[in-house]
Amino acid sequence: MYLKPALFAVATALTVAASAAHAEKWDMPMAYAASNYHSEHGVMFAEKVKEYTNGDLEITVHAGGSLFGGADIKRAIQTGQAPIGERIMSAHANEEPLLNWDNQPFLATTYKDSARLWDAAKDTVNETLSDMNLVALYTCPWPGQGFYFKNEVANAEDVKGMKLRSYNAATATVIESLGGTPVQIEAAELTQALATGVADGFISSGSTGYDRKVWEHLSHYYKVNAWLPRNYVMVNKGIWESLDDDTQAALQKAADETGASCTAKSEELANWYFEQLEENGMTVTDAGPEFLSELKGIGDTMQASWLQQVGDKGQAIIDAYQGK
Ligand code: PCA
Repeated sequence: MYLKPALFAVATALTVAASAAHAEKWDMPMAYAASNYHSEHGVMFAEKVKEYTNGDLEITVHAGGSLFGGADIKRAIQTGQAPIGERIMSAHANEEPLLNWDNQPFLATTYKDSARLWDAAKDTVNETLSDMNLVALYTCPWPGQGFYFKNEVANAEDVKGMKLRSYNAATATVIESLGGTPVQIEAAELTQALATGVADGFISSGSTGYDRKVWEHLSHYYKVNAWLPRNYVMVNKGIWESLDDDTQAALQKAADETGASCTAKSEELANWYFEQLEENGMTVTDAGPEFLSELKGIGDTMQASWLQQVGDKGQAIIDAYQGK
């Protein structure tokens, strides 16, 4: 059909308006603080998706567990209540023990090793997620995990009897092994738990202590870098499979770029978080040798019991990671 230039411009404008009006809209629940780099990268991902799909898919991020609490995000996506969302992967290990791959104490304690471990685990993890009706688009590590307390701690004896906040099965096991009592609490509820005495301390990175301003209640951070757990952005598998090839490719491109940027940001911020804790009056030091060697013993036991639970699949991840 021939259109005069003026009419052609109108027709084009109408097409664009029509496609924007029919843009698919997805809500994306995320579990952690809006100002945290994980959540900021969720927003970056949404912007990239909009760009790469030419506006056909618009994702709205809901950070801080505001749309679904952290503990409910996976189920919401599995059931399609939300098409996409983000959560710490190892929180699902009570359902699928394989997902504890990145919470083995002292297995991978640097960003470089964390990346190698993810490379070794990726295919098996993706198969496991697929069985759970989920597709992972990108992952992003937290900085190394250490301990927050109200006082000096030199060994497990000092931890005995403390109520410590856990965020998954692995942290609960570490706390129990140290003679403490684990209390499972979302990061979003952490400040309140510390203020009301529900928890006396917790295991986490400098990042979450900074987000939650825990210097108001706690005084000591012990660096351990015991592991670097990953958050991941997941899509409902049925919804993913219903997307055409171009849209899938656009989402994956956005995801690959966002995952790389988020990982770099995590590494860049790791020490900055410690500096912020110190500036706000906390004592930030390496864990002492006695505590460290007790933690290593706990880590060995945890890894042996994980391998017993997950069998060959777990051993294959560790062998590939160790270059065997
Ligand atoms: N922060 C999250 C998980 C790991 C981390 O560093 C939290 O404490 O909930």
